[in-house]
Amino acid sequence: MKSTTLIPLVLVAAFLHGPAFAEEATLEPASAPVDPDPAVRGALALPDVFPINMGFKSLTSKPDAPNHGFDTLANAGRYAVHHGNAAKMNEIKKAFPDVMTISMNPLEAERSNHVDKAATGNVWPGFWLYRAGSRLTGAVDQSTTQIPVEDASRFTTRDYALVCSLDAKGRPEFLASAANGAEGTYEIVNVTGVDPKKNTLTVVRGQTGTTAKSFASGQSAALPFREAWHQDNKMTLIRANYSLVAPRHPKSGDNAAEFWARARGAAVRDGLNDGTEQDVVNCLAGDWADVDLDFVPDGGFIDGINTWSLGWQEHVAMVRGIIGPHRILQHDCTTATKGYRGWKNVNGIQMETFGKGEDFSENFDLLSQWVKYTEAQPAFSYGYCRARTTTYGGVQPDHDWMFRKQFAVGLMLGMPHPYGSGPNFGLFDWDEQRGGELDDYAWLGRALGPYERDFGGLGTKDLLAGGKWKVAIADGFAATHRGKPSDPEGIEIKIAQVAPLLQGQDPVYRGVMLQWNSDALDLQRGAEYTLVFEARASDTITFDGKTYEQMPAFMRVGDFKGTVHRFNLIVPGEWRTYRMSYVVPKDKGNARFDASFQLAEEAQRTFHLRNIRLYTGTADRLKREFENGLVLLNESQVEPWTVDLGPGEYRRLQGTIRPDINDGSTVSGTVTVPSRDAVYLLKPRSGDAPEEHASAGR
Ligand SMILES: [Ca+2]
Ligand SMILES: [Ca+2]
Repeated sequence: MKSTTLIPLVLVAAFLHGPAFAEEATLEPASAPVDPDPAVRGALALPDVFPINMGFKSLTSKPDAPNHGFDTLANAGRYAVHHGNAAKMNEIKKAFPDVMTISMNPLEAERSNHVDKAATGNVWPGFWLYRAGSRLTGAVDQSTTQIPVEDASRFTTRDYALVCSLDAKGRPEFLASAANGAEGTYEIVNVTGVDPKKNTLTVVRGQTGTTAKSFASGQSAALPFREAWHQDNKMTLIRANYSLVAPRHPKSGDNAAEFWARARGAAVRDGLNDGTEQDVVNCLAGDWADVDLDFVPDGGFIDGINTWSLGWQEHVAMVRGIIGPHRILQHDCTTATKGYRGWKNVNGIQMETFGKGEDFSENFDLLSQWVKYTEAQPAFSYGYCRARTTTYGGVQPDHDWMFRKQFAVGLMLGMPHPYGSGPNFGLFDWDEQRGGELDDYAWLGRALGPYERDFGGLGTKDLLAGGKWKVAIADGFAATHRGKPSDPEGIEIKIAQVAPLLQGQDPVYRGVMLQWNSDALDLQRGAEYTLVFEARASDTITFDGKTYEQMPAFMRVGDFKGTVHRFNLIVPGEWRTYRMSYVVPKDKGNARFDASFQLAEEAQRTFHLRNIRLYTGTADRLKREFENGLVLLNESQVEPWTVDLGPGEYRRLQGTIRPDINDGSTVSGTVTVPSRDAVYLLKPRSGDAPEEHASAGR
């Protein structure tokens, strides 16, 4: 899975530096939420001068990394924001109290080895259960190493699994009977072999401090833990069940979302740092999830509602209650349909591997929505450039455009944009961060307005004009619709029922969709197009009598026959214009426009869509003017962008990292921004204006 490949570096740090959280994760209720006294901790704010320089995993680069000499505490003081290992963040915070520090918390990774009983401490195993298990089909005594189950394909070698008796309702008996610290009637085994034909598991008995027990056929089951991480082919980190219907501890009454909220909230509240980033968050429970433990995989969906996503809403509300309003609570959200969503308590998202390919329009829209809609202030979202470049990573030919482009994204939205080169995290020196020879980390000064989008790259003819769309509803789904996309209020599609999620099925790409239903429209291979449309969707969900607000809907847009890239989007409650630019592949699909809007993730959602258009060219040409400079970002994958600068003379930075680009030359009349690149220009400075910014920024 894509996300798995992104996890390692984050977790490796947890292993290297030990648990970020020490003793907070107890089963006792945390003390009452503190009243955040503004005199003690005032409201946080991002600098209002740019750029907002940020370090990612600061102070961690290795001695042989090209940035090691730069990745020092002294240089950390020149950055406005840092993210990383809690111990390193503490170091920075102590030295530079005004610098914003955000500690990383990779889910349950603060306990570096959950399958080691000594490390799990008193974490109740009921919190971990959510992967579909299987009932035993034969009796097991204390020495059996071949456990017969109904469906061995639900297990993988290296799983740790919990074997337990079932109660009269067919639920794991220990869930109701275990007391804090008591082992209950379960045993943890290590699965070393899976035979899906004979439906047997080869196991090592009595693991993680449990002892081998006897289990009756049919009235017992084996439930695998869900791996969050493994090392040396051994499961080392387990994911917890974040669903609203997850097991509750018989003594404390907490479910996993609440248990971890207390632990994390207390750690942030009692820590030095300005906030925390929750790593590896996923609003979908994923394959083989069985959140209600009825042995039927459900993907986290109960009665058509994503109870996993709602569990996260409860979690963040509780964390916010504990940490108060003046801390940053940020969540991982690399892609819209998998990452965290909900705008009530989270300041923003961290998008790892932001916009490396055709995801730019999608990613930029998600980032923009978070900056705009989050209710927790300050908004704090950024795309994170984790890519080897030419300067840091030795990639040839020139790949430094990745940094320039991504850094410009942060500038467009008034957010930071950190950089890390592959495994070499830490601080990196770039001309664009400090204005080259100006050595001013706030060299651009204040923004003179929001970013502007240049539509000059778009064709003027709507290639979909007069076309028709149809609503398609698959078996097991129910939906009603009225109106047409060409109506002023668009088409309304109301989802009434969604089919149970089948194993291996994509929860978004199924069920109800709005499909192109007109004559063939042949596109040009290798050419760039932009799909433009407006959408809104109901953003409240009710489950078990409780209403959850500000929960944008999922939507997937694209041509599912391979011509058009698929865009994973979230849809707010108000009309929003989406502009998705993409290149028709040169050698796959049929180059025929055949787009659809996939809508049926959850019951209770009502979508509205209108004004669906298609133009040639890109809409991703962005510019923003600052007091001291101009930043131009061209995300077109095929066309350079020539920009009329008007009267006046600009100058390129005079840099040392890329002196070939930042050559100090004068620019006037027009400037050309190469495709997928950004240009940073300095306005002529006069008088003493720069001094003011040098003191205001970092
Ligand atoms: Ca992360
Ligand atoms: Ca189930």
